[in-house]
Amino acid sequence: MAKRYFVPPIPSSEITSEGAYLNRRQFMRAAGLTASTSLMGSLSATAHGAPTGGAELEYSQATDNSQGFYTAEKQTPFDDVTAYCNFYEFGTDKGDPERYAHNMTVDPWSIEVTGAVSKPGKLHLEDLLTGFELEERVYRLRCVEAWSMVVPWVGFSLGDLLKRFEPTGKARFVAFETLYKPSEMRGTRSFTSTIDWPYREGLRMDEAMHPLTLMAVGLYGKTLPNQNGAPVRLVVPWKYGFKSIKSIVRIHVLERQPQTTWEMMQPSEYGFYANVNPQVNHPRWSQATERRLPSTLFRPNRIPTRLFNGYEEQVAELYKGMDLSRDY
Ligand SMILES: Nc1nc2c(c(=O)[nH]1)N[C@H]1C(S)=C(S)[C@@H](COP(=O)(O)O)O[C@H]1N2
Ligand SMILES: [Mo]
Repeated sequence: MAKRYFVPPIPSSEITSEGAYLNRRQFMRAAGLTASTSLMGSLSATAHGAPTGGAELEYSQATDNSQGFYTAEKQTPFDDVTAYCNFYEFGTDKGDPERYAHNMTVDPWSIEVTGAVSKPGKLHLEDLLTGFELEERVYRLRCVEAWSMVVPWVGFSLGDLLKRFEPTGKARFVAFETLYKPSEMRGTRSFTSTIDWPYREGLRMDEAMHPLTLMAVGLYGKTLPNQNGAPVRLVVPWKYGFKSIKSIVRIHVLERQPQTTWEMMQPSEYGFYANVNPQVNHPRWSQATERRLPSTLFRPNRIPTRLFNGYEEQVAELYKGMDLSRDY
């Protein structure tokens, strides 16, 4: 049976007796999962092929809108967020990730943190789900292809993670890598793929430490569907979507700017910064407007694109003195 979602790793010895039931509740609370999530529930949802989401997460609600953590804009429905995806490891069609990402093993999982840090090490799936205060953040996501969504993510600030590994004085950039596992990722086996796998992304240290920069472990209150980057992905809401790298297995802190996937493919079209900017057009199309999903041929729902995707107040400071049309 294909495992689509993270199922809490509970020893079967704990699932039988009354005492074990309490243990399981305690485990789930510790794991940031609510007791209403039954292991059986997760399994049967998978067995019936109904992608209704993963395990319930326990989180608080971000309310501090001055930080940009919450937009009251209409949220893009779960079905659109999970069916219209970019995850080239599974194919380049918008529907490919939903069709094929269930083949990806997301449990067990670990992220290795290396480079310019005093305490290099690993984070395991349990650490990601239990070791941080989870918060719901409702962000806009703007793809470079000129469509956008509003997504209620659940996660924690990347800065909280990085601090634990104690970046050194040489830490100026952070590089990220996605899982590369050809046996489970049909898109990476494609002869037409021009991507040099694994998918790579990067941020400047101050961007990485900005409170808006999120490590998401869920959406719509539940663990991430595989097609959206389970079990953990980056979300950088003021940058084009390709910066928001999915299914991260490695974080490398370094002194020099790392190479990134889209930049390597087509440097004239995709830059390292990739800040959303309606005035800097893509060489092949305008970035002045976007289609807000759900969007149809008859109701395209086209809206103006905003500088830094509407997070100017929070992030403009990071780019003071930079020429945004040169450092795109
Ligand atoms: N590993 C990986 N991460 C990725 C991508 C990808 O192809 N592979 N696509 C990116 C692009 S272009 C976008 S717009 C967002 C889309 O996220 P979503 O499918 O969850 O909406 O993921 C980004 N992260
Ligand atoms: Mo994108």
